[in-house]
Amino acid sequence: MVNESVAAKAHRAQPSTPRDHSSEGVADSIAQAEYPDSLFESHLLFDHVLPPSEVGNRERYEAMARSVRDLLSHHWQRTDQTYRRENPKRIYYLSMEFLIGRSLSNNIVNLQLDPVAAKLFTRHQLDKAAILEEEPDAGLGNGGLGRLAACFLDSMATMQLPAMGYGLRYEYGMFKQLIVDGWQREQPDNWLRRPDPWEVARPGEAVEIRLGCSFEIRGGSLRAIEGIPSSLIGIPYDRPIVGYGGKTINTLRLWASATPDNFDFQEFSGGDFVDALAERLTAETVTRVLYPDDSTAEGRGLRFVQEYFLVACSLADLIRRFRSGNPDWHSLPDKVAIQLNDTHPSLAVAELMRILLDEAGLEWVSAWDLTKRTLAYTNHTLLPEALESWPMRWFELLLPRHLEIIVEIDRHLRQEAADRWPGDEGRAACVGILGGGLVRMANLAIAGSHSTNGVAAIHSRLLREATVRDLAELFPERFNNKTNGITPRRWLLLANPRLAHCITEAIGDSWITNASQLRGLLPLADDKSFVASIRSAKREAKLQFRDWLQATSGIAVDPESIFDSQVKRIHEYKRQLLNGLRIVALYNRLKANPKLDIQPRTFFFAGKAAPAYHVAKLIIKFLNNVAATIDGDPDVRGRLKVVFLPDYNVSLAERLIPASDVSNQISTAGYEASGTSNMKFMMNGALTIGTRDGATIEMAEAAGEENFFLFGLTAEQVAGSRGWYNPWWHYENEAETRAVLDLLLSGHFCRNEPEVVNALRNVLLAGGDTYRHLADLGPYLDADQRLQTLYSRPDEWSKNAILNIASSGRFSSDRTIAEYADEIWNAKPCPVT
Ligand code: 26W
Repeated sequence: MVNESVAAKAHRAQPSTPRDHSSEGVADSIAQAEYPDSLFESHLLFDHVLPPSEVGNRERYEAMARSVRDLLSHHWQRTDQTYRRENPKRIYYLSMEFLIGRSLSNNIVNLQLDPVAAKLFTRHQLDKAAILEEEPDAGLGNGGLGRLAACFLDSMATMQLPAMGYGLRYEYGMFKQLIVDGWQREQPDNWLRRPDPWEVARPGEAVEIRLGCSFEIRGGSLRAIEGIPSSLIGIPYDRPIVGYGGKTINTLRLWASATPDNFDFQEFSGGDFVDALAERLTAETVTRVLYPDDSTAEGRGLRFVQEYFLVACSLADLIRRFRSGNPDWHSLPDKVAIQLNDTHPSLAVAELMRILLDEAGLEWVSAWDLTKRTLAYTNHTLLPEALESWPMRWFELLLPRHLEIIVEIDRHLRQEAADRWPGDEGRAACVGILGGGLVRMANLAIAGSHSTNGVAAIHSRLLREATVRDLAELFPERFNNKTNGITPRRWLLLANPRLAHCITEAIGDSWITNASQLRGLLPLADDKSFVASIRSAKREAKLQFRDWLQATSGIAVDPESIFDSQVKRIHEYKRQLLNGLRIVALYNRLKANPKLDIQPRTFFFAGKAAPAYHVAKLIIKFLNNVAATIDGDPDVRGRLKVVFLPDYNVSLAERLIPASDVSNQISTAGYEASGTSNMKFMMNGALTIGTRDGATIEMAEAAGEENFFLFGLTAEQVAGSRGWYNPWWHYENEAETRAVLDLLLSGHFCRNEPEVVNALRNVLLAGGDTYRHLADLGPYLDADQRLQTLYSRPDEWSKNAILNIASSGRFSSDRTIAEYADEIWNAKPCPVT
């Protein structure tokens, strides 16, 4: 089994004699007690220089984090030394996003320092929860793609793979979401306002990036100043990535932009020193802010420069490292694997070609061969509006040499297509990289790499059969699937300590690094005492969430009610609106029949809308209105409750997911590439109500479809309905659907907001219901009924939850990473010695 091989090798490679110093993790090698204490006290005093009376929790957090960093520094450095000495094939994960969340609690868990930390908290009488709360989330990502990158780093370090992440050090991460009068408001996330104790700046390893012109930012957009080439400096900031057990500590290197000091003031601004100095700060804006749009690739110049900056800094850095141990350029693919997280870093194809042609002096054929064998590309979305393409004009101005190279790649590619399909001009045009004055980045990534993968079986198939069909026919051997996964360390061990404890009590703790062991829970699904322990773990998680919500927002929820959650970016295809329609249907049923015997339910929503995505923002408003209407209606109050939790982020997910009974994964089939929150819920014992889309299909397969609540159109049916689908048919022929729409369109939930009502009418009816809400509403309600029936039989519900947990092992990112390592990277573990 692919899964076992890298993991098993990693395991075997670990020296096993306890006295062998090299086998120790951080927890083994720190002295028993005093040393962490004195570290903490020193940091508290020396880093802040404050009298004890003025030390607050923020200072305590920083001192704690710095102490943990001190404790891991030795192993971190030793990891690097080992890689230098052993010169293994290294993996570089290039991503514009890393949605890391908090690090203190995660590092304590992965270093297995919990007992040491607990002593420290007690001895100094510290409020642990309050101190952990001081750490801002590192929110350097939009959603699934960025969180996947963070889970992958955790898995690679845990599996002792010689890997490194490369990204950007955005000064402002994902915006903070406020809900004001039901509407989303964005606020900047200035997460670096206070010093970040995890990062290590390495100005000594800065790199210089050359651009074909200068530029300035005017009115929010980038304006090129032709004729004056310029350069940017990339300064690396390193963050430790602690593998479970603390043996391997890899690095996430984030680049911050700066202007070179030898900047020519005379030439640039007519010689005025201060003006020129002010303008040079433009360079610093390159990594100022993360773009908060996760599904539209609008052509913005600054984003283009960000992408090139990431690629150029990272390649310069990794090539320098490669060169220091390997004199022969031809060994590049034997020593380096570069994974491109979506097309965002796909300029790497042209940049690596430039380096091999212009710096190494290789011939085209060998440069192209080395480039392809080094690079691999992951696609994360089929949405056409998310496929990136950049104007050729921008290349002309900023990256003229890269454009020359791309033109040449395009010519070769079209020639290959012409040889394969003689006379078929249409095909050549489809596979081409250039077209309509644009550079198509997905085509560039596929042509310039040896592997293209989707992130769930259905997604990989649709990618091959529809999205890039011609390229897949031209290079069939390059296409493969790697179903996503999540790290069980953060998402179970850390987020749900009670459930983790129950599991460990039952089957031991090997599941932490070998999640397939969760299968061992299967025979316990009928075991009375295990069932009881699982049930009480869920109850505890619900109580804890209830208390947290009450304390932070004043909102009261009933832990006896079903916690029914949908948390993810707000997007029409994810269909939060369909969930809203379901709630309105249940509301109607209760109004019509107040005696109706239903389980009380609390519906949780959380998620951000792209600031420019108007419809998504209206959906948030609508859900908040439904929440308010229900709260104000004595007929349903206490039986239904809707809560929109503001500012969804990693930390909120860690609280809500363990407390949830029901996971909603209800995208229009064929649209959600994989989904990863679906896996987090499953591993935490929630049952899934969902469509046959993304990885949910494989999850249901693993747990048995009878243990899932699947409903709705399949991807084939959605695609097949394109010519004739008519939402009015459902309105006219389905009484309950009609009642839901009538109530909604009457303005019942939006008394003074015709704008919201009109938008909903347009999305659901007049505009043709692109995402098939109405087709799936009836089947959703049927599935919901089955779910409620099961919930009324607690033993069966718990049994089902256990079967789900037991079947969730396949969705560990360790399994995913083992497949990448074996099938794409050909990389092996390199244990630290
Ligand atoms: C250019 C702007 C932009 C930024 C991000 C366009 C598209 C994206 C991503 C593709 C959005 C994203 O996060 N996609 C999600 O990736 C997850 C990890 O593979 C999948 O589980 C989700 O299904 C997919 O929507």
